[in-house]
Formats: sequence, C-alpha cells, structure tokens
Amino acid sequence: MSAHPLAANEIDFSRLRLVSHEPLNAETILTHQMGVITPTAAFYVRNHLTLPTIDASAWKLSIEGEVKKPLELTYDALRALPERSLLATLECAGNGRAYLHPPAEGEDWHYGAVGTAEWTGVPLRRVLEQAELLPSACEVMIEGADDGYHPKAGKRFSFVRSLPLEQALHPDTLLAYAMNGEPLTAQHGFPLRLIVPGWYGMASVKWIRRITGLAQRFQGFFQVDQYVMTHPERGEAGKTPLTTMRVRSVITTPAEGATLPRGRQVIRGLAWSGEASVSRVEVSMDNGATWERARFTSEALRYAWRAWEYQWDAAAPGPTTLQSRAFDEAGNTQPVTPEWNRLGYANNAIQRLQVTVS
Ligand SMILES: Nc1nc2c(c(=O)[nH]1)N[C@H]1C(S)=C(S)[C@@H](COP(=O)(O)O)O[C@H]1N2
Ligand SMILES: [Mo]
Repeated sequence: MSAHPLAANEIDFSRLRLVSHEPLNAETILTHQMGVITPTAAFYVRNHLTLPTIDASAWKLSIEGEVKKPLELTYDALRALPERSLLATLECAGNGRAYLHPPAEGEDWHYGAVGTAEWTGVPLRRVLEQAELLPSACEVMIEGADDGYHPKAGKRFSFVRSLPLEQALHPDTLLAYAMNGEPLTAQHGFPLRLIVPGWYGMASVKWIRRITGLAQRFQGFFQVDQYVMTHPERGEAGKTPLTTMRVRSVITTPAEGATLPRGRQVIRGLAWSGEASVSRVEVSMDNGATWERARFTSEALRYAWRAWEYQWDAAAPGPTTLQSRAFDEAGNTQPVTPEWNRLGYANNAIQRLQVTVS
C-alpha cells in the first residue's frame, strides 16, 4: 500500500486499511487499536472532498449571521483563549457498513472508522458569547474549507453542517486545535475543527473557516440528504438526522481468522456509547447461547470508550465464533442483526469474529 502524497509523515499506513485514495479514506486495523488513545498517525481518516491546504498565519475564523457583533479571530487569538481538553471517541456513522446485507451505498468501512483522542481547544460557546448570538438564532452553521465536486450531489461545494443551539452552546462542544497534545494534522482538520463529543463523526467539521448563526434550519446536502436514517424499503418517506453514537463494542484481540493454541487466551476489546456511559460488556464463545461478563481495564469516561478484557479458557479445539456486546447506563445494548437503512449508517450489531482453536 503506498502512502498518500499529502500524508506521508502524518499517517502510518501500516496500521490503517486504505478505503479510498482520493479523497483519502482509511480505517484503523482493529489489532492496532491498543489502549484508550488512538495514536494520531493510526486514527481513521474520513474525507468527502479535496483536502485543503491552509496557512494558519493567513487563516481567520469568522463568526457572522444572527450575531450582534460579527467577528474574525486569528489562529493566535483563538489559542490565547482559555483552553479545555477532553477525551472523546469519534466514530464515523458509516462504520460497519460493509456488514449490511444487501449492501448499502457508501464507503465499505469494516470496524475501524472509530478512534479516541484527547482534543484541546476552546468551547464553541465561548466565541458565540463573544459574538453575542441573537435570540433569532436557532442553529449554528459550521463551514469547512474543503471543497470539490461531489458526484452524488452533482455539484461543487464544501462540507457544511449545522448544530441545534443546545448542542452548539454545550460546554463540551469544542473548537479544537490540538489532537493528542499536538496541533491538528492536515488530515484531521488543521488549523481548527469542531468536536461534538458523543455524536457520530459527521458533526465534527474539519478545517473550519466560518461559523454562522442561522434563523432557519440548515438544509445543506450533508445535513438533510446524507447522515439521515431513511427506510424506503419499509415504505417510509421520513428522514431522521443522526446525532449520538449507538452503543457498541469491538474485539481487538485476537485478530479475525487467528489460530490460537488451546488453553488460556485473553480476549480484548473496546466499548462505547454516545448516549450514556458504558456499564457492562459481555462476551460469548458459543454463538450467543451464554454470555460472560468482561472486566474493564480502563475507567468510565463520559465521552471515551472503555477498554475491557476476558480471560478465556479455550478448551475445545475447532472453529469458534467470538462475540461481544456492550450495555450503557441508559439501558441500550447491541442488536444481533443490524438495522438496515438505505445509506448504511449506525450499524451497531454484535460483531462475529472467527478464530480456530488448535
Ligand atoms: N470539512 C470536513 N469535515 C469533516 C468531514 C469532511 O469530509 N470535511 N468528514 C466528517 C466525517 S463523516 C467524519 S466521520 C469525521 C472524521 O474525522 P477524522 O478524519 O479526523 O477521523 O470528520 C467529519 N468532518
Ligand atoms: Mo463519517
């Protein structure tokens, strides 16, 4: 696999599976998902359009629209504001699309379009307060500086999303300029990206250039045509916008297809939910007939996944299916079969991992 020319030093393609080259899309190989923090070079990349090249010294963030005091902030001015850091798991809504039958349209992500990083920046709320958002504002629109021709939309535009006020003003919604303690890399949104903790990744707009208070709900392509759950196969015309990540777990060790010697084995994995803290993980080695409780090996954090493990005595030789399922404090758990939907989003069905005990 060859390195992407613009990402030669920032991306470790030995730990990622290339999904598409232009635009670059790549997912973390599960066995490289070790520990709670995903190293930046191994963090999945999800791009819709052309990667912008931004010179931070010439870049400005403008805040306009339904605000009393429109303003422009330089990179240095933003970095001088009081900072806040949090760990948050980001999962692409299309993660797991490859396991839908019949196939749904879109990139064929396996289980690796998810990662956890420490994000540092300024609450979006802080700059909205400085600009004095007007009572007429009902949403906040965030525009990325990437653009390009989008074949599905049949036209050229940039990546733009909006947030309801409640989420825009939430103290944990960040304008982030750092990832894992370093300035953002070009692929992950340099100089500034949004982080909406707990939400699927599409909300976390990269390469922000403008923030606009809106008096009406935004109707852009990535807001109302993409990132919506639609069920034409059920004869339903409705579209439900995606927000929080569904509860989910993945097994990171052993690898799919591994041959394991009989005896003591450690099964390891990660579990997360955008809706509430993960409270329990269970594993099954007998096709779901019985479930055993796994042990957490990292603490419960509001927005980050939890590492877990299970000591398995692999006694019976032969092919075995390993499964894990997570529960969150809101009582959610994972389904056995995915909720099929036209655009293939939010598949949080239980993973089935095949190994052979020899
Ligand atoms: N400007 C812009 N922001 C974007 C995107 C994009 O294509 N352009 N992709 C979104 C999607 S769908 C996801 S899942 C996350 C991925 O962030 P990452 O590439 O840093 O992992 O960024 C989001 N922000
Ligand atoms: Mo995504």
